[in-house]
Parts: sequence; C-alpha cells; structure tokens
Amino acid sequence: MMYDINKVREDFPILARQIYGKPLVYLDNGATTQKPRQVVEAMVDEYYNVNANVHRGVHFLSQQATDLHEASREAVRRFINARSTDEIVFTRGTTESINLLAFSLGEAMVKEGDEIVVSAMEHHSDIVPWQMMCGRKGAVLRVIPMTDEGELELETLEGMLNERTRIVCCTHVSNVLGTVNPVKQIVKMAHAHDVPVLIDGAQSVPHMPVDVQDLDCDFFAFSGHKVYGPTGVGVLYGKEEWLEKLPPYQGGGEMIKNVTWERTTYNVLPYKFEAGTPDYVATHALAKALEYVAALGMENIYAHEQELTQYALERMRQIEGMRIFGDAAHRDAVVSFLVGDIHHLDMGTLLDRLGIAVRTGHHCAEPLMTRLGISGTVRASFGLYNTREEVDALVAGIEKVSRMF
Ligand code: C6P
Repeated sequence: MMYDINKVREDFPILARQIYGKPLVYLDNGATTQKPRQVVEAMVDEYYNVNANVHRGVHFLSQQATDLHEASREAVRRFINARSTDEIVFTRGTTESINLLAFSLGEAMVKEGDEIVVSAMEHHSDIVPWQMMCGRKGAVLRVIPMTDEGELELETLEGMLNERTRIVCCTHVSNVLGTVNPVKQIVKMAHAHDVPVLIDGAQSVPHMPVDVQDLDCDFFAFSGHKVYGPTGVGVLYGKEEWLEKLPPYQGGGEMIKNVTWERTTYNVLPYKFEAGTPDYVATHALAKALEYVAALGMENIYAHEQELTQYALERMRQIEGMRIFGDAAHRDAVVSFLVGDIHHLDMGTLLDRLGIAVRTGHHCAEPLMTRLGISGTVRASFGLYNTREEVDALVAGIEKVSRMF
C-alpha cells in the first residue's frame, strides 16, 4: 500500500454512512465513483465565488471562469498525455463522446457497404451509436468474437480488417468481465490497414495510467463521474488530424466562426465540437478529481486495486456454487458472478440490506449476456478507497444470502 487508505477514505464523507444500520460497503464503482471533498468543494466554490458564462464575457468573472475551464482542458491533456489541448473535446460523458464520433465520422467517410468493427464485450454506448449510424449510411456492424475466458479473438479480427473497414471500436476494460483488452496491439493491427481506432476508456481511466500517445489510438472516450469527478462531463480525445477531418456534431453557440443566413463557418479545434454553454463547473471539478488521483499515483491505485481484486477472486472462488464470469489473463477491478440458481436481482437486493452496494442486471451489455447465455450477473467493482475488510464483508454477505436459499 503506497497511500494511506484510512486517510484517503476520510476525503469521501459518504463512505462513513450507515445503510439499514450497517456500514456502507460501496462496491458499485463501475457505475459511478464517490467524490472526494476536494471535488465537491471546488464546485461549491466556483458557484459561490466565480460563476459566469465562459468565453463570452468581457468582465472579470467570465474571464476567471474561462481560465478555470481552459486550465481543466490542460489538466485532462496532461492526465492522458495528449499532444495538444486542441485534441481534448469536452462532452457530457463517454456516451456523448461516442455519439459525437459515430455521427461525425459517419458523415465524413461512411458509405453503403462500409464496415464498422466493435468487440463482443462492448457497452451499449459503444454499440448503439454505431448501429444507428450504420442504419443511416447502409453500413454493416461487425463483431470481434471472444473466448469463453473473455478474451478477444485477435486472429479473427485480423481477417475482418479490409478496405471497407472504417473504424475499430473497442473497450479498454470490460465493465462486466474486467478483461483488460490488448488495445495497443489492436491499434497496431488496425493501423496496418489504415483503419482508425476508438478506445472506450470509461472503465480504464479510473484504474490505470493511460497514455494516448503510447497507445497510439486515434480516439479515446471517458466519463468524469467514473474517475471521482462530477456527473455530466466527459472527454473525447481525438488526434488532431482526425478531428480536423470531421464535421461538427451539434450546431449552436461557440462552435462557429461566422454565421450568415447563407452559410456558417466553423470554429477551430476543439470548439468546433463544443456547441452551447459547457458545464464549466464540472470541467473544473473534473480537473480537481484528476489532480486528486494523480497525487495518489495511478500506478499506486492500480497496484492497490489489483491486489484487492486478486484477494476477492481467491475468496469468492471458495464460495459454494460460485460462478465468476471472465477469466482473462489481464483483468481489472471488476468481478461479475452468480451463485447457484440465485437470481442476480435477489442477490443484489439482499446484499443491499447488509449495506453492500453492488450492481445487478445486464450492465448495459446485452449482446455480451447473450454470448454468456445468462440474463445478468451480480457485479462488485472496486475503487481506490475499497479495503480487504470490505471484500470480507462482501464474501460474508454472499455466504449469508446463499444460506437463505
Ligand atoms: N457503465 C456500468 O455500471 P456514461 O454513462 O456515458 O458515463 O458511460 C457509459 C459507459 C461506456 N462504456 C463503458 C465500458 C461503460 O462501463 C459505461 C458505463 C456503467 O457499467 C453504467 S451502465
């Protein structure tokens, strides 16, 4: 342990709550993470002391709010090691980032018969926007299959890449199986065919160091609320040469250079993709969240969560009737499971009565559930503040619920 977890937990007031008279054991970090004081206080402070719309004012507060907003863009750039802040587009979250890309890329370069490649373990956010675009353009969605262990079949991907392929879209970490996909290798394979790659980083950015230049991906999406930041803000990273080629997604204020009744010219990057008033309070708070995790060290967070996940897997495998979904060689801080024939919703509801928050259901990955032949799982997902004692509480909780059936 390279940071003091008890001290860290004090930064998250919600972790001290009791639920049904039991200490909260929050294991739903894959859905959203809790927020440290530093993040919430930055939001309160901005609303109380700085608030003004960004970019459009000549007055002091507007300039100050703009400076905070643009400093946040720089904080994001640094955090994922993008080359330039022109490559950092603020969105409402991973979902909006992917919708933006699917629309703009579709408009720019997808024709009838073209192919879009996604993986078997994508979240609906990285399926449906592509499906919608394929529907509009007459393109075809193709799927990289996976093994029973939950690893993508890269030999099959190799055979799928051809001159009709327009993009490969793949999650960095599966929100169900915990699989860490070999995205760097996937990028290399796609680039050999001049095909760009989008990485859905919703479940990787909170857990491991990410360097978009090292990955060499063309696009990368993530959400603020999963990395200890506020809801309502996310990021689309795109290589400048790609973003330059794509048309805007939404029209409105800030994304224009000139507007006449006849025609509109568009603003420079990244503003071309940022129509309307951005959530500048959230972008500032996101920067605070990134500052917070960077101070703990992403390597340290990764090491802590790896250790915790291994411990959880070891202990959970000993529970009678336990089925854990996903057994990839490289996996992250997510454990999806079912016990005997106990329905996932029953398990989740009864664990909740013990103060243990997990997620149940299809986790917005229905095609993956179909591949696994199940309707859903119970999912425990860990964050930087979770402890071995909380894993013990989970294991004791599962055993208690199992005895009731
Ligand atoms: N997964 C989960 O409990 P948004 O909702 O836009 O912040 O993130 C969408 C998203 C995209 N990709 C992946 C891999 C994700 O895990 C998620 C969100 C949450 O697993 C809520 S469904």
